[in-house]
Amino acid sequence: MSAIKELRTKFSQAKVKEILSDYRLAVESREASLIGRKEVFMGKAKFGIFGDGKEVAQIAMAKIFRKGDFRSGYYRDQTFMFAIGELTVQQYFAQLYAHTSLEADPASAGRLMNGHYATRFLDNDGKFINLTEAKNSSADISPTAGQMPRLLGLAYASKLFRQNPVLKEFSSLSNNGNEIAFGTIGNASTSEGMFFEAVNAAGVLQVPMLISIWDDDYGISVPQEYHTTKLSISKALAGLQRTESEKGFEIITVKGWDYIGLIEAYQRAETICREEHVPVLFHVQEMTQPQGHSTSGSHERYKSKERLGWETEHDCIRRMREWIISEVMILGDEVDAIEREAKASARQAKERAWKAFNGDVRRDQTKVTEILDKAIQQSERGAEILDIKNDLVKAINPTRLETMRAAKKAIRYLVNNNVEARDELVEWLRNAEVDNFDRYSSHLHSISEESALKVERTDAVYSDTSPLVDGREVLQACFDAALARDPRVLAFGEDVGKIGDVNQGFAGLQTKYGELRVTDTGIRECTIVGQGIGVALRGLKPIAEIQYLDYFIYALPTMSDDLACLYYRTKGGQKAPLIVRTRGHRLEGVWHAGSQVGMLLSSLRGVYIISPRNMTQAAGFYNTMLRSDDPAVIIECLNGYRLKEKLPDNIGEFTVPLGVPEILRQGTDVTIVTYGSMCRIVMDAADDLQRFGISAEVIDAQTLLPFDIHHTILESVKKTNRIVFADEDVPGGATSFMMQKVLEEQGAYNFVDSGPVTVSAKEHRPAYASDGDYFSKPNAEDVFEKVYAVMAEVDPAKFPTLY
Ligand SMILES: Cc1ncc(C[n+]2csc(CCOP(=O)(O)OP(=O)(O)O)c2C)c(N)n1
Ligand SMILES: [Mg+2]
Repeated sequence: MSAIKELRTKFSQAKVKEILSDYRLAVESREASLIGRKEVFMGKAKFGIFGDGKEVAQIAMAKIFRKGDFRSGYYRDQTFMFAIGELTVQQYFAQLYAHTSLEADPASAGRLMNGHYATRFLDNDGKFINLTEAKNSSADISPTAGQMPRLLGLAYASKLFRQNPVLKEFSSLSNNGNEIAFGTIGNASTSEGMFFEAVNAAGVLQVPMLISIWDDDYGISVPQEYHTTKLSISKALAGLQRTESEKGFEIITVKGWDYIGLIEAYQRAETICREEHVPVLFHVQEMTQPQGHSTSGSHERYKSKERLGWETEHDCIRRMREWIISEVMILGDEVDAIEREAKASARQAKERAWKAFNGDVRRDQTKVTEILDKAIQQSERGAEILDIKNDLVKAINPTRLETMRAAKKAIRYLVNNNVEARDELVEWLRNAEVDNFDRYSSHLHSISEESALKVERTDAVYSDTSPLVDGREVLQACFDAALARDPRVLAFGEDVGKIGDVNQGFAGLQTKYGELRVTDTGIRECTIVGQGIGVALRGLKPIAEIQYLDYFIYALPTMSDDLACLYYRTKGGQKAPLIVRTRGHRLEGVWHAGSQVGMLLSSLRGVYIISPRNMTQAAGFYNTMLRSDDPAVIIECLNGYRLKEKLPDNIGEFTVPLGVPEILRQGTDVTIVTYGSMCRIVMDAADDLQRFGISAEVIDAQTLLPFDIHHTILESVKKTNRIVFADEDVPGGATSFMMQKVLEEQGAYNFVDSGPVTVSAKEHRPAYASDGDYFSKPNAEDVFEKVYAVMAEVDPAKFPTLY
């Protein structure tokens, strides 16, 4: 800069340097978006969604994002991630290409679509790194507003770390709760219920949550008037604004192209949020989307000429350039040079990413091509294999699937050829299977030393003095011991605090451990789970309660989209060992008797699903899960809290292993597999069956995920040669799951002499009261008759038709 220019600018030299560096980053990020789109159109990547138009605001936000802070955002945040130094442009492109290497794409190892960001919270052993020394981004998901429930929990953890003295020792998890949880969301996505639920809860809880709304007036093609009351989310939510006398939010509005205005506003927001723990709604208006929503279509189809012209005018980079020239007094030539350099840098990063990705994929292609060349020479089916090879090598941008397809097609022609090439191809296929499992299917559950499957088994111990108590007292003693043992344990949910939950499992524990450890929440299942996810992501051990399994459906999206796939989608980079406690099965009411286990099984792979038959088993499972780093749902039996059980002497210590069924009754004629409240009903039926000469072996599966990992049921079927699956789900629900596991996976098909049978509830929801329950849910008579019918088919003389 010339001396004269320097004199004329009102900014210090250091500030000018910072401004130009910010501008350079904005331009580089924009260039990455532009190149990214081209890469998709050239067929080098499948789909692209970019952060163009949002650059300047994100650079401003990054200035207040400190070590220890957390982000929970969405697909427009590339510039922010670049600015905090947690994403390189090369990594950005690696994700666009789906490069399945953690080094290339540390967020997801190619598992997530582009624009889905994450940092690694865990080391290679699956243990938390020092989160206070890192800039942390929780892992993005695609469902719009799905980041909001988790955001609440990330912010809530700061409150806990600041206010709860027992957590002070965890200095690598938090610096006295000074961390802000930054959320980002698009304007249109603020219409989602999850947004409103999380915003309300943050206002109630007063947590350091700073939500930036990137407002470009559109949600894909749909303009604001279809989305938002008063055409403005900050106007619509104005009632949340705190006042002198009432707590609430601080609401700030600013324009997306106003570099200095954004920086100042974010600084103001930071102080309020970080120091006072007041949530902030930061509405960034007048944003643009120069390339349109994504590579799926062009915005010229739905934006008017005027709007497109306005967007060009208000492009934040264009505005910043003009401002730099007129206010910072930098010559246009100098700005041009910065732009050239930034663009070249983005291009080079793209080249490096492509080379690394392509090289990785080509390695396999080259190897298989070599083997096929040999096979062409060695096999009498050389002509067919030559065709396969030619198809393989002609791919311009090869993918792994083409190589795999070629190998699998070729092996068919080599089936009777005892040639070297066949051996090589078989070996390649075996190795590729292992490698591709690691690339695409690993890390569904924890593989760390704290995996729930590795928790040591400790049996319950009883003595002559072990008291007989109500089931709920067994749980209460278990939770008491857990809260005493581990300061990271906390429980929250509707009615969990003051009264200690509707069935009193936590009775008295709020008084004993304080409101921050046993806590009431609003009625908001989705964000109760999100609160649990965020808190668990930050190293605590939450038990989040959903009052009834029937209301779990409100939390299911967050459970499925966020929790269940968290460890998988980061390939072991993040974990949330959340225990969701709920209660279900029989109670005699339409929304108080649900047993939708099939629904959970289909949507929650990645979460262990535990359905204990009584409260002692439940306590053992809580003890197991609280010692592990896997998430789980534990479904207690609604009708079991008042039934008497013996309280184990080691209530806080004994553990029940996952995936290990228990044989409740030995038998020789038929195996009945069940779980949860149905155990007692099936046992009653088994007593009745015995009276009529039928010996039933009754097995409690105990956990549905994992299911019978040692094949106990198979061993039973080998003995009885007959199998019945019984539960309270709909026909074709969890009984079908169990049947597939046992007959197909365990191979019990080879040992059955009768057709497999399922006993389940009716297809409708259970009708009210005892009669409604009897005629909706399977009862002991149903079980008796179904089993009897199996035996009648085997020996009609001994078991004549009943009626
Ligand atoms: C739950 C859900 N519904 C629909 C979609 C499809 N979808 C993806 S982005 C989008 C528009 C989002 O608009 P906005 O929140 O304003 O963010 P922008 O893309 O404009 O930044 C839609 C409808 C989705 N991803 N998730
Ligand atoms: Mg939008």
